[in-house]
Amino acid sequence: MAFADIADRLAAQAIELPSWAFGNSGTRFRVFGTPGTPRTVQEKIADASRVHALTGLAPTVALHIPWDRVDDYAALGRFAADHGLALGTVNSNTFQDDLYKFGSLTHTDEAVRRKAVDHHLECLDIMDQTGSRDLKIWLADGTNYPGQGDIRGRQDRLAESLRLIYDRLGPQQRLVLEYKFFEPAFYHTDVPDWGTSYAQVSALGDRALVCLDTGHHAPGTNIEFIVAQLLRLGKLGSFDFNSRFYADDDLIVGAADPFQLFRILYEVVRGGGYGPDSPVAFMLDQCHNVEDKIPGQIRSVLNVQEMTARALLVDTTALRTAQDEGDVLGANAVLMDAFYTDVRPDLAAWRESRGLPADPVRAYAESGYQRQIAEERVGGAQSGWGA
Ligand code: AOS
Ligand code: ZN
Ligand code: ZN
Repeated sequence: MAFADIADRLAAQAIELPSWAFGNSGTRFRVFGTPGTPRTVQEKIADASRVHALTGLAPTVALHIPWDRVDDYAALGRFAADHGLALGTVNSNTFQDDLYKFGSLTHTDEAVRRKAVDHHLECLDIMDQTGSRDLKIWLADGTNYPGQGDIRGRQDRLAESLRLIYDRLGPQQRLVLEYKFFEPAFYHTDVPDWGTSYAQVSALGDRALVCLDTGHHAPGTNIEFIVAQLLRLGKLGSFDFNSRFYADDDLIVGAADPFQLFRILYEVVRGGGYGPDSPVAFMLDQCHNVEDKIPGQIRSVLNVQEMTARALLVDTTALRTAQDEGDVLGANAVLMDAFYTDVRPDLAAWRESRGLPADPVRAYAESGYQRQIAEERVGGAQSGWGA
């Protein structure tokens, strides 16, 4: 398989950027400010538009409510369109309110659950105005100590709350439920793994799907297996791409373990999760604590593109033959040949042929945009994570 054989398939790639990647963030120890950080959602969108203009890979931006709350979402959509972008997934937030200290959609108090459900209904109202397809739900719900909560009861209440949200979805809208095995709860979380997310969304209906955040697994987890299984079940709705060394690090995708990213993308392609007709949304879920944010996002989408190209380069006929013949080393070699193919020169030429810069990171550095925003913007906003 040569690069020319896969070039057309690369044209369809779209990776959604998270608005919060452009805000300041950090750890519980320190939030570092970066000169030029956006002060408004409009400035985040303007920054995201630089990523898309230089890579052609990122036509949509995900919003987070309330971090990106505005009075007029239709106007925000027009603002995005003027910048060559569309508004994408809406992310809810039930994790920064004292009310939710002991849970949101799972809370024992009906009034608290109602408030959490209503927040999600507000997100759906916003989606009606922005034309967004996906409501992404990640919950901080869980407990810190054995016995603190009734695990089973919480699961039942979660199902009831999700039903109320799901029933309000418009015909073109979807609900994606993200799982995470720990943090901020440390003993148990209410949606800890793909199986729980799968069980909950399966009970809801066809437009409820699983969101897989690559940073939300225990070390050593075979994530590509989960990808294969969810695709097989028709329940993989979206990815939150990032990379991790230790916990939910939210570092640049492909930075920690490019080979894992390749293996994941190979299973995505293998399972029909890539291409214009695929229901699988590619998104980034990252923060840039110490590096500049716009080039950090550019590097991220390029990393996904590079590994997608390598995954598409796998000689599937040779692989299948080797697998069927029990040729262990031969099969492994076919996969590794694709992984070790340096696609960067071909991608640079492919970009130029499409009117894009061969080296988007360099083009950004030479554009002067970073200097301009550093001068113009004073008092950049936190992403919300460091708040
Ligand atoms: C939290 O750990 C999750 O990764 C969330 O997906 C995400 O960062 C959040 O939804 C942003 O609002
Ligand atoms: Zn995530
Ligand atoms: Zn996360």
